Amino acid sequence: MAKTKRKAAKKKVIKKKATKKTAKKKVAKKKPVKKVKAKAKKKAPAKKTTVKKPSKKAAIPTLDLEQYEPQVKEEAGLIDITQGSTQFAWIGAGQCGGRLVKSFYDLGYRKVLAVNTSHHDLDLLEIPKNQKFLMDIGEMGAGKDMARGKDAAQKYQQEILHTIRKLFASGVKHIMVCFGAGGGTGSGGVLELIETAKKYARHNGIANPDKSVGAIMTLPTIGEASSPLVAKNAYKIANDLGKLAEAGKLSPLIIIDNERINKLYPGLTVKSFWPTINSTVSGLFDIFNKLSAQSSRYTSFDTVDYQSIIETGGCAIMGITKVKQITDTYSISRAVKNNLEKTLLAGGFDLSTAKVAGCIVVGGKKLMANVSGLQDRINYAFDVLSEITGKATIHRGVYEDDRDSLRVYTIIGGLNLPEKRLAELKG
Ligand SMILES: Nc1nc2c(ncn2[C@@H]2O[C@H](COP(=O)(O)OP(=O)(O)OP(=O)(O)O)[C@@H](O)[C@H]2O)c(=O)[nH]1
Ligand SMILES: [Mg+2]
Repeated sequence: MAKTKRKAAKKKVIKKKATKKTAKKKVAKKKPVKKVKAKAKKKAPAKKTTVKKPSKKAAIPTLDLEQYEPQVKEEAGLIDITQGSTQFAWIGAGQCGGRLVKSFYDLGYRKVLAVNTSHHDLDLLEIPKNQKFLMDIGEMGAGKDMARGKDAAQKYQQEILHTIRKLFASGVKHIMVCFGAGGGTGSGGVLELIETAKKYARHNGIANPDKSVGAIMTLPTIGEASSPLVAKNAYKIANDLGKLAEAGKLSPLIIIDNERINKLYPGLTVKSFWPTINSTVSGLFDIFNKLSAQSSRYTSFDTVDYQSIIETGGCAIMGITKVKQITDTYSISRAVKNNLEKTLLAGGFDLSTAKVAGCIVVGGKKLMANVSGLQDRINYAFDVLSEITGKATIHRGVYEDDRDSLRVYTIIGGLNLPEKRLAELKG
């Protein structure tokens, strides 16, 4: 009896916590069921005493402690519906940033917040309303003026911090700030937002926020960068963030090269252009988080391996290639090279500056059991990556699944800025 009573009380606390205002409304709406009214009234005082912890001291030792638990759960804020090794939270600034975090949201990463100076952009974004934050500066956007973006993020810094504390709550291990270099809101506001994310991290007990806050930045296409203001903005913020990352104060910096994608996916429709790019970016990112959550009967690329890469500072790149001719001696090592050259991420990195890397080979069960010499080829591919990356520590992974193909995944961290690519922006 006492148990069921407690359970009922717990449920009520959860409901009440979820949305205080709506909970009140719901209680009010339930009133028409008159027969239950008397009972509900009886229970109500008990609920009040447990939530507010008032004077009823005698009830505290058991009841309050038990009911404290569900409240903690509730304070975990938004709950992801995806299971990776690392709990991420996402802040998207400007239109690009907002759309990038939406693509993570669509994958099940629910701890996202989009901030913008334009409510039009926010209105178009299909994520819950309470996960959009308007930095109202009285204009529709920052009009590619980085100073406006910076002022906006400074002005609303406290409110944004408050919002992410409430939304993200606890349990977050890594925060990524996403934006497009070239515009005003994202490029101007990103440094401030990184600081805000670090404050949140510190408050949340993350020991070293410098290692736990990273950024995803897109570079403008050549067409866009033919506008001197866009090119100047992009060059400036890419350098600022690059320096921060190289100094280990931002980890990792992931650079998406929209120009490369433009070339990799020719003929996309206007409608599918950004969504295709964004879902490819989020999908690629997600794979490493998921892989590192799984164990392998061969060689596991585990959580610690993954986190050592994303926490090492500098820039990070990722790539996937499906190996076409498995019987070819060099096919897997070629796939590794391909990952480094033909990714949608920016090129021009000096791979010898890498600090830590991961290389994971995933093959179908049948291939793993039947293809002779496959182990040698896999080992050779690991060696090739080791050579290319100089002194980088390589974390290996060999997994099997139910598909009938072989894929190679690489992630490399601690890289210096791709100076050559950035120089192109300078013109
Ligand atoms: N990958 C990707 N890049 C985008 C997307 N949208 C915009 N970009 C890039 O981001 C750059 C900056 O554009 P916005 O995000 O619109 O700029 P903003 O931060 O909103 O700044 P203002 O509009 O000036 O206030 C553009 O030049 C594009 O190269 C997107 O959905 N995905
Ligand atoms: Mg905009």
